[in-house]
Amino acid sequence: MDKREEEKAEMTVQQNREFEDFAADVERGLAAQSKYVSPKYLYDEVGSQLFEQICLQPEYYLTRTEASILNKYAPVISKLAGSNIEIIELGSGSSSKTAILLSYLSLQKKRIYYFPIDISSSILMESTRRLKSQFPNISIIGIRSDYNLGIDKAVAVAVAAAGCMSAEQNQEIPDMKLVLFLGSSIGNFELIEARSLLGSVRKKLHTNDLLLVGFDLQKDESVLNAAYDDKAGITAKFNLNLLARINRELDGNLELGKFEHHAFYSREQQRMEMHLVSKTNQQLYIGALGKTFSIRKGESIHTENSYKYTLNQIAALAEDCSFTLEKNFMDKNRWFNIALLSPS
Ligand code: AVI
Repeated sequence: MDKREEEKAEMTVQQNREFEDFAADVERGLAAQSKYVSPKYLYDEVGSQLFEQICLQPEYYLTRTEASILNKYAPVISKLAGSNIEIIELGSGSSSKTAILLSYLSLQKKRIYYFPIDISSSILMESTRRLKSQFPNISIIGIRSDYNLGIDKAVAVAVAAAGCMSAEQNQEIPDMKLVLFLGSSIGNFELIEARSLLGSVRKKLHTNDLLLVGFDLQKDESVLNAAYDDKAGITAKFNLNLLARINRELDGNLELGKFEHHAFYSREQQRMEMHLVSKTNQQLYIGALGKTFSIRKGESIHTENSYKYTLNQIAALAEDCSFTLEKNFMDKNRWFNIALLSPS
C-alpha cells in the first residue's frame, strides 16, 4: 500500500469508528430515563457552519467580547512568547480570534508554527487557506481531530510536525508552546472532564510553555438567556440540526417541526442548558439501530451544558491541574476572562 492508500484506509477506519460511536451514543441517550445526546454531536459540517453564524449574532456576546480582550492584550501576550513559537489551538473553528494574536506575533518577526485542531474539515481547510495568505511567514498545518478524544494524539502530531518542519526548512526547533483553548469551549465540559482535559494538556507542556483558556463568567441571567436564544433563531437551528444529523447519518425519521429549542440558565448548576422539547407524544425511529424510542409531549432531549465560571472557580481548576494562574485578562464588564496559565 502506498502512503495515499494508507491514509485513505485510515480515514475509512476513522469514519466507521465515528459512525459507530454516534450510533451507540444516540442509542444510550435516547433510551435513558432523562434523554440526552452529547454536545459534541452538534458539530457536523452543518452544525459547525451554524455555530460560526451564532458567533455573529448580537445577543451572543461571547465571541466579540473575547475578541476585544485579545485586541487589547495581544501585545502583552506576544511579549511573553519566545522567538520560535509553536501555537496549538484546540477547537480552532474559523481561527478569527487567533488571527489577532498572530498579527502581533508576526510583527515581532518570530518564527511561528500554527497548528489549528478542529473537527470540521471544511472550516479547517477554509481557515488555513485564509491564514496562509494573510500570514505567508507563518507555517500553518490544520489537524482534523476531535480533541475530546484525541488531545494526546493531536498535540503529539503537532509537536512532531513542528520538529520535521524546522528540520526540513533548516529552522530552529520551537523553544516554546502556546496552547490556545478559546471561545469558552471549556464551559461545555463537566468539571471532571474539564480537569481531565487540562490535565492532559499539562502533561504535554514544559516549564516555559503557556496555556490560554477562554472562560465565560457568571452574569445577569437575562444576558445569558438571550445569548442562547437569539432572535434570528440561529441557535434554535443549531440545536435542531442534531435531529437532522441523526436523520442523515443514522437513517432516522425524526420530524424537526415536532421539537422546540429551549435554553435556560440553571442558577443551581451555574450553567446554561440547551434542550430539544417534544411538542407531542411521538415515536422516534432510528433505522441504523433498527429501534424505536418513545418520547412524551413536554419531555426533552438534553443537548448541551455551558458552565459559567467565577474567578475563584477558575483559580481552583488551574491549581487542580498543576497550573499556575499567571493572569486574568477581562473585559470591562467582567463578562469574559482569558486565563493565562503556566505549568507549576
Ligand atoms: C462552543 N461553545 C462554547 C458554545 C457555548 O456558548 O457554549 C456553543 C453554543 N451553544 C449554543 N450557543 C453556542
